[in-house]
Formats: sequence, C-alpha cells, structure tokens
Amino acid sequence: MSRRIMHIDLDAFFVSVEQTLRPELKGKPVVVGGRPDSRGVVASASYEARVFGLHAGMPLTTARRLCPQAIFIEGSFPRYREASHRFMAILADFSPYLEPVSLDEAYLDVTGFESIHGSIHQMGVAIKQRIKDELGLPSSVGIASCKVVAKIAADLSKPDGLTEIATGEERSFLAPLPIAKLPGIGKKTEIVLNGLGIKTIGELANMPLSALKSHFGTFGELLFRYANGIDDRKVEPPGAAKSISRETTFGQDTRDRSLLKATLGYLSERVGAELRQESRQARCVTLKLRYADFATITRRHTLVKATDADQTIFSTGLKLLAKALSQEKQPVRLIGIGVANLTEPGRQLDMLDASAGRLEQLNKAIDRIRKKYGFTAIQTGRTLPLKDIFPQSDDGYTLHTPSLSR
Ligand code: DCP
Ligand code: CA
Repeated sequence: MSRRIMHIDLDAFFVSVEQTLRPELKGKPVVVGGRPDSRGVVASASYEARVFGLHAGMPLTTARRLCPQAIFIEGSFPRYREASHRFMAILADFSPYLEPVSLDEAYLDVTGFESIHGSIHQMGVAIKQRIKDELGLPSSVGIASCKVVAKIAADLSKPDGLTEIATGEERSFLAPLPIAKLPGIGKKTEIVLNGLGIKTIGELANMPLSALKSHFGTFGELLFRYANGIDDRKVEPPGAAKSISRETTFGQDTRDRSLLKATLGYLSERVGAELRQESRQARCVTLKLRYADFATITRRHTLVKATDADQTIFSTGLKLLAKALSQEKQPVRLIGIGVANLTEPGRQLDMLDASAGRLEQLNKAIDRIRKKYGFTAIQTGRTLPLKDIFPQSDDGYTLHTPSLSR
C-alpha cells in the first residue's frame, strides 16, 4: 500500500509570530534578526520583504540597503519556542506518527487516515485551519507518498498553500523543477551537476545511476532515488536529541584570547546545563569558529568517557580553540561549542570515579541555584570577564545574536 506523508511548515515563522503580537506589522516588509545596524543576519523575512531579495542568512546591513523601509525586530526566542510547542501539539492531535524536524516544520504519517477526515486533502485543510485559528499562523502543507516529495510540495505551495501529489505522479511532479529544489543539493553539488549539463530534477532522474555514483559515491545513489521520487525514510517520532550546541557572533571580530575563552566558558555552561536537563551525557565535543572572512571551521574531539560536566566540555573546547588559533591568524567572528554522541548517563561508573562524582555534585548544585534564581545568579571564574561586556538578565547573558542566547 502506498504511504501518505504530510509535511507541514510554518510560513516566515519568526515574523509571523511577531505579527500575531503586533497586527499592524501584517502585510509589511518585516525582518526578525536584530537592529539593521548590527552584525547579525536575517533569521526570518516576511514575504513582502522577500520581494526585495531579502532572505534568511543575509547580513542585516545588506537587508537594510535592499529594503530600507523594512521593519527590523530583534525577536525573542522564548516566544518562538512556545509557538512551536503549540504547533507540534496541534499536529500530534491529528496523528501519533509525528516527526518534528525543526521548530516550525514536521512530518506526519497519515496513511489510512482518510476515512476520519473524508480525504487526506481535507485533513491537510483541517490542520492548516487549526493552526490559523489557534495560533494565528499561516502554514504550508505538502502531501505525497514519501518525505522528499511531500517536503518539496510544501515548499512550492508557500505561502499559505497546500499541494497533494498523487501516488504515481512523483516523477512528473519533480521533473521540471530546478535541481536546487532537491533537499541535499547545495551550491557545490549544483555546480558539478550544471557542469554535466543537468539543470532540472527530471534530467537528474534520467542520468545513469552508475554515472551519478562515479561522481558522488553513495550520495549519488541518494540523489538518484530522490530525483525519481523514491524515498523510504520513515516518519520517526522523536527519540532524544542527537546533539546540543550554543554559538554566538561577536559585536566585533576579535583576537582577544580572554574574551574568546570566557565566551567559550559561558557557552559550555549552557550546553552542559541542557545536557543535564535532558539527563544525557555526550562523548563528542565540537568547537565551531567563523573567522572575519566568513570561513567557518569545526574541530571535534571524542572523549574516552561520556560527560555532562561543564568543566570537561569547556576544557576540551579550550584545547581545540588553542590549536585552531595557532593555525589561523585571522580575528574570530563567531564561536560555538556543541556536544554529540549523546547517551544515557552511566551513573554506576561515575560513582567509582571520585573526581567525576564531585563534578557531578557541583554541577547539580549549580543547576538547582540557577533554576531558582536565574542563570547569572552564579558566576564561575571562567565567565567573569563577560560581566563588563554583555548585559545580563535572569535568563543569562544577552549575547549579540539574540535568538542564539537561549
Ligand atoms: N531561522 C534562523 N536562521 C536561519 C534560518 C531560519 O534563525 N538561517 C529561524 C527563523 C525562521 C525559522 O527558523 O523563521 C524557520 O526557518 P525556515 O527556513 O522555515 O524559514 P521561515 O519560516 O522564516 O520561512 P519560510 O516561509 O520560507 O518557511
Ligand atoms: Ca518555515
């Protein structure tokens, strides 16, 4: 039996949430990301702003130049998280086979649900309506026999649309579309394919599999399958998070080691706090740096033993930082730290290791106090240098990139 997969994505999510709070912003070019003279990038642009070429990821200064009349909003992450929870709760009402992909995007497996709603199309209409009625947010829906086609269908219906692709029509639906519409095709792959004379998904679908494999290896096979509308990935209800990270862009590019170190310390504490909140431990620590020229590197270290300790995350990040800085002399624009390879904590083992046990007790105590009095109630030595630089709130330091200070 053919599956029915639905992809639901909120339109201009951050902007749309702001518009529900300030209806006078509706129908106007609006950008969420920060003040137009700040160094951040566009997080979300209204469709009215996109007419001027604005898009996510564009520096705010460029956005202002292209569209000076746009209204720029810093945004507030807790509001978006709240809207996201309510959005997912609505979807969960419709099908238990729910896979959230990001804050504003999810897959639902709705195979066999037509009898409840009359048709799957009607079900999509009902979902859109509830999101509009209860959250005031516009959404776009794609329905197809597999994830990749459903996602592309949703994408093409934006804003506020719904597209259903009948089983058997996947290839003909995809064929005329430019290859860039296919998830996974970035700029590099696009250039290579263009070099081979491939511009549309249909042309890609008609390439011999062997040729794609010889150019792209196993990824070539994936491309071939997607281009032909073949995708057996299941809709997977969430297990636990696979990684946790925090990053921030500096107000000014910096070479200041003590600022870099203190910021890394703060971000490590935020990562550690979330790990413990989620009752997870991690074996892999990743440092991310973006230099003044936008070149971005990540450096990774795998620990012998999984950890949820700020101190271990920080000291590992610091070693990676020292090494990276010794290899690159440019000032740093952005710094981030993340953990991956998450596991359930192995408590018994920790108890055998006295120093790990002590750290665990210390971090737990810090978490308790912070939960009660706010994140900045306790300052560790490693973040103290930030005190004079960033404003503080109960929720933590207000770093430069507002949506990432979470
Ligand atoms: N986001 C971000 N930074 C990015 C991209 C996205 O902070 N570089 C945030 C803001 C977006 C939200 O994630 O509102 C969802 O991302 P989407 O890519 O789905 O973008 P939008 O919802 O804003 O627009 P669209 O209507 O194209 O889905
Ligand atoms: Ca979206």
